[in-house]
Amino acid sequence: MKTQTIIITAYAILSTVTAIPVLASDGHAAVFPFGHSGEARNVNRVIAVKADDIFFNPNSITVKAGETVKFIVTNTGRLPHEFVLGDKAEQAQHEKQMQAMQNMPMQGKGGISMPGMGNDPNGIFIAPGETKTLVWTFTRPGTVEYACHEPGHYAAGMVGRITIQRERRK
Ligand SMILES: [Cu+2]
Repeated sequence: MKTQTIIITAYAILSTVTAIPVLASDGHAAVFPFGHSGEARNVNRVIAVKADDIFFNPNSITVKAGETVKFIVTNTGRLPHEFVLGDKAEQAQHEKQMQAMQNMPMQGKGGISMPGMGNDPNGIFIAPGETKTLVWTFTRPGTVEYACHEPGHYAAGMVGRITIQRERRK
């Protein structure tokens, strides 16, 4: 069957480009330079973010190192969006993958939903009208971005900045 051949080819291409983000699908908490996926029982802050066409609101957030934040992301737009946490390197990597996927024949009209994306610890895909949550523990001071890599969105400025301040002394 023709469709099957296309899908197999697509997966073959994918497996060569998705070397890094798949690492957490075994259930282990993935640790990134900018923190790690958090657990619900440790949440000490809740931040609501709207993903719209084509921007985030708010587009800047300040947290403290050591905080576990529950992001509640609602897609209030008409286009599919993503909320991917990462430093510049991580964002560049994700952007590259999404561009590679864009050139594949299996891309649907509903946006690109990466196979295994649901297991991707630092990102969520949000369909229009949908609300999803992401719990993240920020481990050290610095700057992290949250970005959308649906085709053209990152380039259009669909990115926000998280400033992680030094942990307050007790
Ligand atoms: Cu977007």
